Amino acid sequence: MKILKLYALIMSLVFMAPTLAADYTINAEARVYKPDIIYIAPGDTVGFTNMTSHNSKSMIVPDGSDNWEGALGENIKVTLEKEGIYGYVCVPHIGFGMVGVIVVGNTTQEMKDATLKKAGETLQGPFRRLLGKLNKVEVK
Ligand SMILES: [Cu+2]
Repeated sequence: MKILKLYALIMSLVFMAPTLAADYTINAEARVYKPDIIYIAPGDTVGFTNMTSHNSKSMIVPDGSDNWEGALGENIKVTLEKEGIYGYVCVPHIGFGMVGVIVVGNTTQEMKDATLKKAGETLQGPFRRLLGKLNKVEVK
């Protein structure tokens, strides 16, 4: 009995142990973000580097999540807690299609479809370039 209790205690500690949040980097190159689509876990942090002539501005975030907007040249970091699909753009280079997507957690086809629908309804003009990138998100 005591051994069973000890086993239960150990297993509960194993499952309660917080998973370590990871850090990811997206590098701004000439007119593209690399990588342009990344898959992370809730609570992970994404840092934008080499942003000298670029910025990162979210255009599509899951309902209830905050948008972000880095100043021109700002190497911002964002920590994304909510599962879903986040689409962002580089405002100075949107005409070149400089856009990216961050997928947080497990994404279903339903979530992807809903995101594409929302993007189709809200993105205007050159910002619609983000639609193509959102369409490339892989659903697991
Ligand atoms: Cu740019």
